[in-house]
Amino acid sequence: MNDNLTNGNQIQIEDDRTGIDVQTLKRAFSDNLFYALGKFPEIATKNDFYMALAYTVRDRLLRRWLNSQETYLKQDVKIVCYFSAEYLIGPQLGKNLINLAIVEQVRQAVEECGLNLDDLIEQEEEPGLGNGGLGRLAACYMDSMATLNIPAIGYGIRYEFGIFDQEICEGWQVEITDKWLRYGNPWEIPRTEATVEVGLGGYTESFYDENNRYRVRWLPDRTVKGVPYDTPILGYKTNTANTLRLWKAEAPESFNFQAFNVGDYYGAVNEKTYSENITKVLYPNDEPIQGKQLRLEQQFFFVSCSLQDMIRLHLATQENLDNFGELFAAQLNDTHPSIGVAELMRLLMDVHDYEWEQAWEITQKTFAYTNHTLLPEALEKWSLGLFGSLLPRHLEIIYEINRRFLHEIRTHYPNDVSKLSNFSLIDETGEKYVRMAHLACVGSHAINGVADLHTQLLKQDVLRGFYELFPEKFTNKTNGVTPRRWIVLSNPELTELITSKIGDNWITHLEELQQLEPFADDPNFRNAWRQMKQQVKTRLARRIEKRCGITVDPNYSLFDIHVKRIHEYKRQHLNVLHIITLYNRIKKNPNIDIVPRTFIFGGKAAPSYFMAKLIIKLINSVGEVVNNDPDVRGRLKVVFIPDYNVTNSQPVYPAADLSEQISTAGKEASGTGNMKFSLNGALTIGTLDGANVEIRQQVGEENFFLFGLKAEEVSQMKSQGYNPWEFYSSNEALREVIDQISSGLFSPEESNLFKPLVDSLLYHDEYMLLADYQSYIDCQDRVSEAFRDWDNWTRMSILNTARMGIFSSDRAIREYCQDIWNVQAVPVKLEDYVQAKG
Ligand code: OAK
Repeated sequence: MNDNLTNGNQIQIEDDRTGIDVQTLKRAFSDNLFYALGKFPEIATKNDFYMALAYTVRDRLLRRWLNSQETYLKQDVKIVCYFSAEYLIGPQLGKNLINLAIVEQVRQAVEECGLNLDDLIEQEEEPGLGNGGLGRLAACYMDSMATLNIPAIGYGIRYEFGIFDQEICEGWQVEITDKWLRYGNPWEIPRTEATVEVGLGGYTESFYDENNRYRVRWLPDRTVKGVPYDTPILGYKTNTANTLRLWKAEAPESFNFQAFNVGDYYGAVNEKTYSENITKVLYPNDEPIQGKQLRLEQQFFFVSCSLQDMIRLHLATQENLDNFGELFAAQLNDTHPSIGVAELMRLLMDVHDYEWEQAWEITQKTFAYTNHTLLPEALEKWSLGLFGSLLPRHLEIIYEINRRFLHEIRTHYPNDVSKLSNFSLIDETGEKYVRMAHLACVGSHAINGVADLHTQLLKQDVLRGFYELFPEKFTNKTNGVTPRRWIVLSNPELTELITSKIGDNWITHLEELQQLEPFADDPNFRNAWRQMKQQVKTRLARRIEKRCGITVDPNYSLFDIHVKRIHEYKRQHLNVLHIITLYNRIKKNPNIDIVPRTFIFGGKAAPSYFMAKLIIKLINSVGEVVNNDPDVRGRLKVVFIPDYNVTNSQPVYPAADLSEQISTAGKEASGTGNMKFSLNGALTIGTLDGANVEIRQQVGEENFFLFGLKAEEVSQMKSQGYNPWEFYSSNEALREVIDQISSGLFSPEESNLFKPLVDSLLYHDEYMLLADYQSYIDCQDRVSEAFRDWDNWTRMSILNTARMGIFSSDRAIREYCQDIWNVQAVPVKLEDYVQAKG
């Protein structure tokens, strides 16, 4: 025991597991190396040091974590349960140091041990338990809920293999299994005592109970155990530490032993493998998932585990489940967890004896649904055959929900039978399917989109009928990102510069960035800003050199960055058309005065998405030609950063001069990378899509490079019969670019390589690249001209940061709390551990 600290009226005793002075941290670090890792410094690997430091930091989270849980339990507070099949929480060490406010002490402590903190932070392998936007949003929201002292549990799946690691071989994406658990995960604690059982398959039967009431029971033909693994999510400089509870599937022991006893060893092992497969691997986005039984098993598994867990927690302090919806707000992160509607109904009726009406009231009160996509192919549906064989009781419940719902529809639209098939939870137009979005809509009290435009399009189009029926359920909740990770952790240089002018309150009150506005006209501040930008660009340039072996110029070249999942609607290939256009201008006139640009790409393509993989190959092939052409003289560089994930993205956002947000209008629900860039002072070139619309409103149209068709123009042009060939044949520069790609200029070894891409553009062009080409090129020319005026560019950059405060995830979470969850903040008191022990 050492320092005695006062906390309110309480005396706290700091010990080796809680103390935060340099000497205590050093001692704790050595202790953990010795006792938790079984190493002493002379034989420790870098990973051992990382683990020892992670345990040292985790110790310092624990009191807050336990105090938070105890506070929630004792006070009957309403808890947000975020249901998400994906969480992309990123590396934890750096973030936890910031939130505990112990970065400098820890830096010194490890330095005194002859180590470098940044090296240790880099050692961490992130849990890639998500694909992209939706999973990262869940992580930002967990951070904000903890920071705002909102009681919350994040429920999800502990995939053994997360999103694949990406390597680039000869320009192609190669997928490598993500073995994130191979060296252990110091941040999680398994809670085997809270294990639950989940049934699958089998059949149902009806019976009369002792009160002669008609009942149904489900007799599954197999069961799987769900074991929770908990990770603390600490808020920024607060005592609240919420829980991310991820479920791992295990085989039930009883079954194993039975088979083992009768000598069927391999049968037992098979069964075990089968059960454990449920949480083996994350499904990549953009793959057709219909018919993938394992995916439906995953969804049901984690939702059932989570609802059972909530019921257990509830009944620990409450007599019955009557007020379940008053004490829990369950948010469905897209439709992946929407089977929860039927599962909660089943648990309430079949297990806890509720009648339909009351169960339905509780269910609707509990759930709310967020939609994250407008792409029709991403709307989930499950064939009745598959659904019924895996979840026979849930199918019955869904039929009954549908029967009652369609009855309402008939009353509401007495003379319109077509409404019945439009609204039905069952798609009967061909093979029969359960429509998960419809289930989510009827089973929830609130439905929201994730940007103004997106919500508008949901109301007009994808969920139009539901909007007409219950307009009061619909709200918009524009996404946000956490400034702790996306500014403080990723961009220490910017953090320092902002704080030197306006103090550090902006970290939790991001709207205060507004106070930077007057400095946009201060030449000294502009200089400092420009220097800061140069510094972070240099940092990225070094990484690129190391990672890709490509030298780029951080001083004079405009960093033009396009990072996100690779998808045709996100139009990375439109960017490529621009690169080739510039290349052609140089080839025609090698002495042309051109603004030097470094085009930086990053992102993964779904393994079976052929066109997306071909786009990656195209980027690298064009890079190969452009980067090595002596006429170019280094004025254009093309870089593809491999294995884009949270860790690798952190140095990227700060270094951008220009952020590419160029999706076809009406396709991107919101985007969140767009926010990270602009917050870090990048200017955006973008379409009026997703949250771009609101970003432009905020930063001012003169500080945003707008191009392209609007969403309604896209639909109009399509309905009038869009013909891409007309654009191709009437635009000489465009024709040249397309002809070069198809003639094999960038694929000399295989001239037809990019034919599928070219054909798709010329004869189909679903995402309207050719229609937007000229507008994009003109806009890029305006970007280049603007970049020549460094002083004004810097001014625009400062104004972008200053006006982006509204895109904090704290703002978004406050809106969810007020408008959807009806949840209040609950401050947590830091109790002394010795006292807490009693
Ligand atoms: C993934 C699978 C199914 C449905 C949606 C997604 C998804 O990742 N959507 C993305 O969600 C982000 C967070 O709301 C948005 O910013 C992206 O625009 C959207 O594509």
